[in-house]
Amino acid sequence: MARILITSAIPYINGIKHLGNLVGSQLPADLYARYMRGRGHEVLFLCATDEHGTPAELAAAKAGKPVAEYCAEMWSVQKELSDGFRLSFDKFGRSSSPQNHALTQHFAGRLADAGLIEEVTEKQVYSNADGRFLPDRYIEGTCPNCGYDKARGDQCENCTKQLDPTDLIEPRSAVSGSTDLEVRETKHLYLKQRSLRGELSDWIDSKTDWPILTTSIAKKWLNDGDGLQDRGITRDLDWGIPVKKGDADWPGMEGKVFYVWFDAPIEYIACAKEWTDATGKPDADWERWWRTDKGADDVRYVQFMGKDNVPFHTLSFPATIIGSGEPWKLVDYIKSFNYLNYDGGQFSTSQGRGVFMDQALEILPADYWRWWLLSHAPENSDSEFTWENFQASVNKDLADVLGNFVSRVTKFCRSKFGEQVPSDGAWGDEENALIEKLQSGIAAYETQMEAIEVRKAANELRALWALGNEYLQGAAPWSVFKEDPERAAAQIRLALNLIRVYAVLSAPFIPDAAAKMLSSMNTLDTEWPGDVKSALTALPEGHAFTVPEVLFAKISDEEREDWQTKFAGVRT
Ligand code: B3M
Ligand code: ZN
Repeated sequence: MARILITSAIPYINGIKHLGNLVGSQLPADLYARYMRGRGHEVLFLCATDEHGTPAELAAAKAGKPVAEYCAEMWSVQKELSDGFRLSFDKFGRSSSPQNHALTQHFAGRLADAGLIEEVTEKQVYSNADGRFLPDRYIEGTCPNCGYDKARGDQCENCTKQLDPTDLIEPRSAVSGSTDLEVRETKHLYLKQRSLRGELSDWIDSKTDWPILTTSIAKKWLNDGDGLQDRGITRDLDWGIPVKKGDADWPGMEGKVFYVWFDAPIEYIACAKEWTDATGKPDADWERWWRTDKGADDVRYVQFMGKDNVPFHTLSFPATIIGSGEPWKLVDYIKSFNYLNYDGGQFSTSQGRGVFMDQALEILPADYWRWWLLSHAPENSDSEFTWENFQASVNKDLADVLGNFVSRVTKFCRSKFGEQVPSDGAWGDEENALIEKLQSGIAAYETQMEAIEVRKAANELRALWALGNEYLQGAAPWSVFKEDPERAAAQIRLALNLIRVYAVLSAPFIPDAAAKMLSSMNTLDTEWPGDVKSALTALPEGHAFTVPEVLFAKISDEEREDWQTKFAGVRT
C-alpha cells in the first residue's frame, strides 16, 4: 500500500466556478483520489478556497459585505457545490485560516533567515481615480511578450508569462478603467528566486516523467533568462496575511500583507493541519504527509492544475520550500490541463459565459457532467463543450451502453429467475473469452489511470462497458433460456456479477451511479477486480438483488435545445 498526497489548485473565492475550472483541476484530482483509494492506497486529498488578493476585496465590496463575511459565505457555497459534484476532499480548507497565517509567516521568516528576502523600495502604480495602489491583477494593458491587449499586471493569460505591472504597455486601471495612474514609492519584500535557479533547474530536470505541458511551461520560464525573476511577495492591501517574520513584527512592513500567490500554495500544507485540527488529531498525523523528516519521504505527492498555474507550482512554490531549508515534501508529479472552451468561445467568469457549477447541478446529476468532462478533459489540447456532444455522449455511453446493460440484465433475471443470482449451469468458451478480454481491458484501464491519462482511461472504461453489451448480445440469454435455462442462468450469473465489477471500476468517474449499482446488487464488496474470474463469482448463487431505477435518463432533443438557449447568453 502506497501513500498518495493529492492537491487540486485552490479555487478563488470570488464567485462560483464554471465547468472549465472544474475539469482543469478539482475533478481530475478527484478521479485520481477515488481511483487510488479504490486500489487500496492511503490517500490524503486536499483542496481549499483561495481567499486573498484584490478579487476577493472587490467582490466583497460589490456584494456590500465585509470581506471576511463575504469569504465565509462563499466558502460555504463552494463547499456545497463541491459536495454536489462529489469531490471527495479529505479537507476543503480556507487560505485565510489561522493555520495558513501562521505557516505563511513562518515560511517568510525562514526565507529571511536564509538571506533570501530582499527589502526593496519600489515604485508602484497608484490610481488617483481609485484612491489606492493598484495590485498587479488590477492593471491591464498590452503584453510586452505577445501583444495580447488584455494582459494583467501579474500574468498574461494568453502566453502565461509572469509579468510585473510596469512591464505592461499602455496600462489602465481594471477597477475604473482610468489611465490616470501614477507611480509612487512603497517598500516591499522580494523573494530572491534567482539565487535558487540552479537547484530549481536540477529539480525540474530530474522530473523526466512529467507531462510535456508541465515541463515545457516550467522550462520556458526557467531558461528564458527573465523567467525566474525575484518576485515581490508583499502587497499594499488590507485583506490578507499580515507581513511578519514568524511571530515577530517586520519593521517597515506594517499594514502590508503577503501576496496571494505567496500564501495560496502554502495553504496546501496548512490545509492538512486544518484537517487534523478539525478532527482532533495530533500534528504528527498531518506532518507524516508533509515533512520528510516525519514520514513523508515515502509519500507520492501529485498536484492538479490548469496550465496558467504551472509557473507558480514549478518555480515559485518550490522556491519557497527549497529556500526554507526545512524538510518539506516537494511535489512528485504535476498534472496540468489546457482550457475547456464553451460552444465556440471561452468559458468566462467575468463575462458570465458558459455553464457554472450551480447551474449544471440544477439541470442534471453530477455523474452526467463528471463523465462528459472527464472523458473530454483538455489534456493534449484545448477541448470544447457543445450541447450536441454532451447529449451524444451521455445518451450513448451512459444510457445505451452502461445503463442499458444493467437494466437488461437485472430485468431479465427478475422475470425468469427472480431477484436473486441464479444457480446452475457452467461457463463455457464465450465466458472464458469475455473474461480474458476483461482482464486485459482492466489492465489497460489501470495503466491509463496510473499515468493520469484521463481521456484514455475514460476510453478504456467505455470499452469495458461495451464488452458486457457485446457479450450479452452474442450470448442472447433470452433466446437460450427457451432451450437451455441452465445455460441462460450461468450467463446471467456472470452478467450480474459484472454489474458489481463495473460499479467498482466506474466509481472514480461516476460515483453515484456506482453506488446505486452496488446497492441494487445488495453488496458492500468494493474489492478491485484483480483476478476477473474470481471477481465474477463475488455474488454467489442465490444472492438477492433488486432491479435499480433507471441509472441514466437520455437527454431529449427538446431538453438539449432548451439548455442551449438558456445558456446562450451571459449570466447576470
Ligand atoms: N486560485 C488560480 C486558479 O484558481 C489560483 C490557484 C491557486 S493554487 C495554489 O486558477
Ligand atoms: Zn502575453
